[in-house]
Amino acid sequence: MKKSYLSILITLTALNTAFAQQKRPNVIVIYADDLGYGDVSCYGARKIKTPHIDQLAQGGIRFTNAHASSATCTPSRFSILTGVYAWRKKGTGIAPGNAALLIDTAQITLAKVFQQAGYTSTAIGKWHLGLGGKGGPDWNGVIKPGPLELGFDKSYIIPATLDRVPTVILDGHRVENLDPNDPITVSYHQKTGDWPTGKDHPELLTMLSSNGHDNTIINGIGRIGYMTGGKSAIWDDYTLTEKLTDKATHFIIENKDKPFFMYFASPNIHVPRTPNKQFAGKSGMGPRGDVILEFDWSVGRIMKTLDSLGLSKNTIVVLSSDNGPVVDDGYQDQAEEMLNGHKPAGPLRGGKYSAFDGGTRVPFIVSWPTIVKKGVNDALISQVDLLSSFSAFLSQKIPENQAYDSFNMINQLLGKSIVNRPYLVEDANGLGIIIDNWKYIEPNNGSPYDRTTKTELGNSKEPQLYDLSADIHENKNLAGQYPEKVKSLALKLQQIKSEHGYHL
Ligand code: NG6
Ligand code: CA
Repeated sequence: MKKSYLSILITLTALNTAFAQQKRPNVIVIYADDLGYGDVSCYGARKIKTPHIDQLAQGGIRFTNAHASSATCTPSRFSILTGVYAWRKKGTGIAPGNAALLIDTAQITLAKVFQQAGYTSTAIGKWHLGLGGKGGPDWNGVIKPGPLELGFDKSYIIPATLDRVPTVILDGHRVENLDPNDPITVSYHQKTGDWPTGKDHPELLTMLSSNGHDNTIINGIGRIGYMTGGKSAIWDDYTLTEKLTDKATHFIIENKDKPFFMYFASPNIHVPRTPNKQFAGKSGMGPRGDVILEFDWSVGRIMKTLDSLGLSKNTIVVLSSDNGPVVDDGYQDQAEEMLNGHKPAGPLRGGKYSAFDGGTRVPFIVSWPTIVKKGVNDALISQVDLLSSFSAFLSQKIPENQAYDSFNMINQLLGKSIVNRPYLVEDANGLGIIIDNWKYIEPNNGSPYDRTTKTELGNSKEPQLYDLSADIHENKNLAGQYPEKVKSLALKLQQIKSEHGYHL
């Protein structure tokens, strides 16, 4: 039978689409928790070796001036997924484990960009963006909205942090391995049920708290928040990374023939630091160093999986961290005693929680073997830019008036440009703005130093101005010397704030 012109056209179009689909690279975002600028050897760490991360950097681009959007987790994650600065939205600070979903499901997200472009997407690991509608999640029922309503086809997540209840894994809409006869109860206000707390029963703890973390004891570790029930669903802290990494490798294997997007949010290296026995004691730096090794191993497993399937050349891997490092974040785990001269923030001042660069400037590596030109890129970029950059890369449209803080930096990400972002906003207690080498931190009432985490927070009632090109450690406040500079940066920050609103 003679084929009609139309049917030939349809066949050709289908072939074309198949070709385009096949050509499209997979994208994996590996997002560490609290990994500092100086915590990996390719960023200068000498006391610890991270060979897999280094290998990624050697075959790709290592950014030296890339930033998380905030100096803590929830707001950084909000921004990387929505392309909007979290400080514009009320209630996007560090979320309790039973918070309602913080992202509006009508919103474009990084995952939706990939989904719309025909990718299969998954979120694996730490979520910490709330779950469920207004009343928060129903742990014993269908937990939604969550990642599946935000553009992820699959999800396998821990709801909040390692140190927050409930300490269970969610597979899609439900708690994995939950026994309906042993329902979960969670409260962040008062004790629920009769499970012992760290406060009342410190003798039951295998890891002592140095600050807080004295609510319900799970697996010998005091957590933030109270819970009971769900015994069969509770994760094992020491094998959790392995479990999540397995899930990630399975996802890659299952989707090897079609383009996929994986948001792999490792719970490492956040507290409580509970390395697998394979890594315990191996770094010589205590559990904090050991979980850096564990994170590196996890990266290696993902890379090896790609290699074994012949996918490495057609996969873009972006590796970064949600905020800067902290040494003592509330448990007595010898992190400080065993630092042995290691500098988690490298040359930067401050760390997690801080308005100094240690709070947000983080490792950021992009690898796409044979396509990106290997090397170091000093361009000023932000994680908030991933959404617009990948939208442009995949020719996807961003709806009007959404993801407005995200800039298209795809040329920088692929090593074709070293041009700085026009400006970059840093969010800690107050806001800071960087334009080229100048950084301004707006005056705020926060305390300059946090005694519990021993962090220089960078807060001051006076305006601060630093020349990052000459003073990367932000030692010398030049505000008095350059009042005009202060004025122009403060004005720009004010404009950015008022353009789409702010809520600090
Ligand atoms: C703090 C916790 C800290 C950590 C942080 C969130 C205490 C004393 N400190 O309130 O341990 O959980 O919140 O970290 O409870 S983040 O990386 O998820 O932002
Ligand atoms: Ca974090």
